[in-house]
Amino acid sequence: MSQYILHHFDASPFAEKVRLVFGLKQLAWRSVQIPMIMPKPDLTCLTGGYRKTPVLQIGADIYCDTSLIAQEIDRRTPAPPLFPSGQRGLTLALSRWGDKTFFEPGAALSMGENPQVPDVVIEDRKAFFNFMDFGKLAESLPAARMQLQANCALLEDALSCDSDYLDGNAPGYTDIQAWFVIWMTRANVPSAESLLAPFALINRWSGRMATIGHGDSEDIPADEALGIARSTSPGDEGSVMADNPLGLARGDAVVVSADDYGRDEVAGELLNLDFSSIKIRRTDDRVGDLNVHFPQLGYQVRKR
Ligand SMILES: N[C@@H](CCC(=O)N[C@@H](CS)C(=O)NCC(=O)O)C(=O)O
Repeated sequence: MSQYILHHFDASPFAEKVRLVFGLKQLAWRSVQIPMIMPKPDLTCLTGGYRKTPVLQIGADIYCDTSLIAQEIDRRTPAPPLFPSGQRGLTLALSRWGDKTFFEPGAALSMGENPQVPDVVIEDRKAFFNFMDFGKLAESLPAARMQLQANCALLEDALSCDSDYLDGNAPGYTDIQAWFVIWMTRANVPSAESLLAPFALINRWSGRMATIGHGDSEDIPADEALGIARSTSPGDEGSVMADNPLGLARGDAVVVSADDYGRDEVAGELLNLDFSSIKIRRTDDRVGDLNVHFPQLGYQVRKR
């Protein structure tokens, strides 16, 4: 039975990144469908308050944020590599471009141009997407179209070298990181085809990306995933960098939150702090002891 349990919903573009990582590595995984909007009690009892989609569970270890999730899967299942060009640092730096500069106009169009988005989702996202002014959404759509295409032009340029993928001759996380916005646009934005029409290389590359698939998934109910967490004891390995700028030590009571949108705080005891990740221990009434992991980039950790 696969160790990987992904908490996600099918329409989530960030979850699509992780589903593609499973596809690229041809992995088996277990899938728990979570609600698109709050409340999400079967998710937040694992995370301690982090509500974003997706979240990866491995036993009683809970991984938040796609960038950390992708790296953890690559660490546990190295072949085929997620960073085939060897440019791991560049790719992870670039993921900030995909998640923000490229994603935001796509998200605005997905919310503002798509008549199918239920009102409850719009209401939920008003409080969540702090980068969007929902009161002026309709007026902001032409600018969002321009920004989306300006980012597509960068991608088209990047694809103009002599290889099939951004990562070279095999797909990797650089490709996934750029492609998820194209996937989201095609899935949600009625004007997607005309917006993407000028970009022939993107359209050809999208055909290749679409063949990666999602690996082999099995649906399980949330209760089963929570039972797995409850019956697993999380390890307590880890260390906290000496002389870190935050003045933190192992065992400190801390809170962690994202630094962009959806800044819900997660409280716990610090187990590990290094340049790439933060790990805290928390205990939940329903599921017992858990380790919750966040990437260092894009998150803040402070003493409680
Ligand atoms: N930095 C996060 C962003 C994730 C994110 O914003 N996901 C969207 C869904 S695609 C979300 O959480 N929406 C609100 C929700 O699902 O409650 C990551 O890389 O995982």
